[in-house]
Amino acid sequence: MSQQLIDAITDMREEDALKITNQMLDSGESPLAVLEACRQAMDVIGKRFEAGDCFIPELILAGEMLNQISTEIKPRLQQDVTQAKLGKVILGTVEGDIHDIAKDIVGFMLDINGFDVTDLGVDVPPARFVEAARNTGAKVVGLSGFLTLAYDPMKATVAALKAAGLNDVKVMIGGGQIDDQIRQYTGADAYGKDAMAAVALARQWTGV
Ligand code: B12
Repeated sequence: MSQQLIDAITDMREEDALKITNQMLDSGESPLAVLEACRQAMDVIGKRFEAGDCFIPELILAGEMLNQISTEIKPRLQQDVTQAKLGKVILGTVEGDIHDIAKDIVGFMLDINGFDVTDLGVDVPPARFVEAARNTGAKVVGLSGFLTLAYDPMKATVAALKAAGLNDVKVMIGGGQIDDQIRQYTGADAYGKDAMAAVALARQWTGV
């Protein structure tokens, strides 16, 4: 059924996409499998956009579909998770970038896995990450970014945290095109490929 969901999203059949999502969830399919199908569909749409075969309205519609699907998935993910707060995490999409669907999924997964998440939103300048880390005492900062243009703000944020003396704060980065090479460029401590990786890193760094 995953392929049907991918096809519905990439064909921009909004209602079908939601219907198939619900069918998948009702038949016991893992919410994470639904998310993986969404990721694959977004890859297809992203490539079409790059090739000039689709345009901003399609990106917006795809974003809306993904938001709706996330809304369906969230309550199902909530079922088997802990409620106790394990540690604080600051999260945001870096300056110049407004992609927030993935960040929201990361924040949600951290939250339901027991972390106290401060979500700073999108287009967040380095100084706000510093301020939030200082004010909350969080030892983990998560930077999300989907644009090539996000690499430099990520690097600037890592540098700003260091310049502020917050050397014990660990920084993880993630987003569509981020990989370990970008991590090295930015000076971040780790790169996470998905929301579960974000949870694993936060756990590792907070010792829980
Ligand atoms: C939907 C979308 C949009 C929507 C965003 C809606 C929203 N509210 O987020 C809208 C229409 C607004 C949009 C706008 C633009 N977009 Co856009 N967009 C996309 C698209 C199709 C999907 C992104 C997405 O949400 N994926 C779904 C998520 C769930 O997928 P995921 O990556 O698997 O998510 C996981 C990981 O990323 C990871 N993760 C994410 N963050 C973090 C953080 C941490 C700490 C960790 C550990 C992990 C982690 O965990 C997530 C959950 O498991 C991508 C194509 C693509 N394939 O990425 C283009 C894409 C990112 N966009 C692109 C572009 C160019 C733009 C625009 C500049 C277009 C324009 N000319 O205006 C603007 C940018 C405006 C700005 N200043 O930011 C390009 C970027 C190219 C580049 N090299 O920079 C892409 C790659 C499309 C393409 N192939 O050309 N976009």
